[in-house]
Amino acid sequence: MKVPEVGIIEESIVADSVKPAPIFENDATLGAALEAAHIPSLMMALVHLTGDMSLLRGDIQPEVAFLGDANAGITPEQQQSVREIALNALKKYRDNPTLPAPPSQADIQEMLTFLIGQEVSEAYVDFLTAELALEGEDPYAQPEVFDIPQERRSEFRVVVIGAGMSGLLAGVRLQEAGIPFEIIEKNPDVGGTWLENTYPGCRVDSPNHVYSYSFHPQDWPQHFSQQKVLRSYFSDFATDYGLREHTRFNTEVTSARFDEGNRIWRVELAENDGSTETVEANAIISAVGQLNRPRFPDIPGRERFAGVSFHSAQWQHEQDLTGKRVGVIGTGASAFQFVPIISQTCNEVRVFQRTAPWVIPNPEYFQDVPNGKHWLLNHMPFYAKWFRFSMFWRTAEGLLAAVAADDKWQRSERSVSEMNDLFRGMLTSNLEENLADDPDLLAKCIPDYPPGAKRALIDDGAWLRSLKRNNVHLLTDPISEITAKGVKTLDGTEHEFDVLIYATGFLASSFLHPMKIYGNEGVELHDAWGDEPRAYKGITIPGFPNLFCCYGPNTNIVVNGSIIFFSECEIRYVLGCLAMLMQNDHAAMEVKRDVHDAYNKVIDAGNKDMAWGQSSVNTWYKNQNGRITQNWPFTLLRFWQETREPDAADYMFD
Ligand code: N01
Repeated sequence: MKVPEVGIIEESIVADSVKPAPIFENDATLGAALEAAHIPSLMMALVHLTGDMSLLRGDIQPEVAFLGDANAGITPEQQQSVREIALNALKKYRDNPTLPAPPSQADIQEMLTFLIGQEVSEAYVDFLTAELALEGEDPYAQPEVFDIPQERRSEFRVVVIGAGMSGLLAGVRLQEAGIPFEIIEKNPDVGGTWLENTYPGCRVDSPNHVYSYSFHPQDWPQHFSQQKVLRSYFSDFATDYGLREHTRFNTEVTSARFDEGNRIWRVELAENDGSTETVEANAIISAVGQLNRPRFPDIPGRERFAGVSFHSAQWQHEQDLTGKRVGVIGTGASAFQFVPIISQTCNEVRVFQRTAPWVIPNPEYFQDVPNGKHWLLNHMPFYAKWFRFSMFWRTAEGLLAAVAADDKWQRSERSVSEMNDLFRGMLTSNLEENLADDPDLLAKCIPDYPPGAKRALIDDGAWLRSLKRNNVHLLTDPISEITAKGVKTLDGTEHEFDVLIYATGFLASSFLHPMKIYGNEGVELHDAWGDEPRAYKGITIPGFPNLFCCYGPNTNIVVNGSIIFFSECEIRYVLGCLAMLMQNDHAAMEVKRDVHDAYNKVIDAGNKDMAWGQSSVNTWYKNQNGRITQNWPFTLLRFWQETREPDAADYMFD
């Protein structure tokens, strides 16, 4: 890996990582590896290896399926015949490690259509061609920036707030661009959410081969890795790319004020030791995440509880829960992961559920990546790229239609389209199969809103099995108050606990909270927003020049996908903005109000047409008025297109 110092510009720091390497394994090892292949991805990689498209034009055709069988209905016999072809191709490649000419655009369109089982637009071909990096190019680099004289770049200074997934990415790209930057991090280490959330069972619930930087693939031990593995990934990433030297730890940004006269941001820092400092920056990139500050519920009496209590994102590991009576408030993604673990040793766990989550079954959720698949991902040219894309499709893009509302459908809290209804049927059948022996529990676990209206949770049955344990009780009576002994429900019952765990989520709607950000005329960002946080493409905000957000308003995804994908798009766009500023010798840029407003109208209309915009169910996606402030309503492709490069016409320059 090439890691240039600031000021030494190379075209891209990631191009090397995509070049196929020779292979040396014997036939038996290759044959064993192929046993673990994801057959549709293997067939795609075979086209690259052989240049032969005929394999895709025969009897073996994957079925369209958004869930279920990963091998898309390809029979065991057909799978075996693909493996045999692949073994021969790999042997030939081993003896002569050269690849035929890459597939043409038309070939890629055919491959894509084959893989996902439906016609796709040419736009997907552009997207996928870039992702495949056929010529070793870097799809998220911003080439414009390299044309600017280094002197000019060296004068520019960026403050990045946060050293989590997005902040580290910003650091890499700024470093690559030769733009001086400093990352300010409140914690003593990098990793953000993967540093802070340490509750038992914490793991990623998007497939890891998508939940990773496009240019920094990892040999993930599991399909959905655990928190420690993810923490190491980001920690090693920071070290490998030399980002720690650029990061000021144990330091919080408390406020930032834009000096309109000098067109500079003054950023106030508070260190852990109480000292404060002001630093200046030409631009700020906020990479503070949406799910960062724990949210405690407004339930009366919280301060009265005499036992131990804590939030799931601030787990108190020194508290041994063995043999304890534990109350858990909330049944979101966090509770979903730790209840199955703690219930194995607690005396009793009572889980307070306000809204049942939809559960998406996935048998790979806790599984290790088999050795053979490790080999294929690491060694077979283009296998990892297509595997990543197939995950991207199966868990995000391909699922979107199942959560979109249809005007012609009788929409209700049951479903918003025929496909959504079908989706509901599949998810309900899974619940019924798992809870057939406990009708009372089943009734509590079937959500009364359409799938997609809230974030569905991935499981291989662990959550449902834990709810069936004798020492676990799922309670649906509303909570009326918290008492010294525990939790009182509306029916008058007082549930007594030794430990009370708040799995009640985060202050998601309070973007950039608790920082104070003062833009033009000293207007504070949260005052400007009120209860309606909005941004242009989730990134720029009128009245706040040279302030760029990652994971800002309306950039959250409901069906799985990967938030890293969004960050890569956002940072590419931000680098494009910085390039525009420097190219034209401007000091500041600010999105035009009308452009921002028109964009947000489209976003609002888009969200209204999705399950989460249709349903009245309570979610952290909405503000008090029911406006969806968090979610991106369209395809991931569209976000990729919209953020490919900024349009100067959208901005005012100074
Ligand atoms: O929080 P949540 P989370 N009385 O907001 C309930 C990401 N994440 O930490 O649904 C009673 O989802 C609330 O009830 P309701 C992921 O994006 C990712 O679990 O609002 N209950 C809900 O059940 C996720 O979406 C991963 O009716 C109250 C729960 O508390 C996001 O973080 C892992 C209540 C909060 O659920 C947040 O997940 C974990 C009250 N007053 C999290 N107030 C991975 O990928 C709230 N609740 C690994």
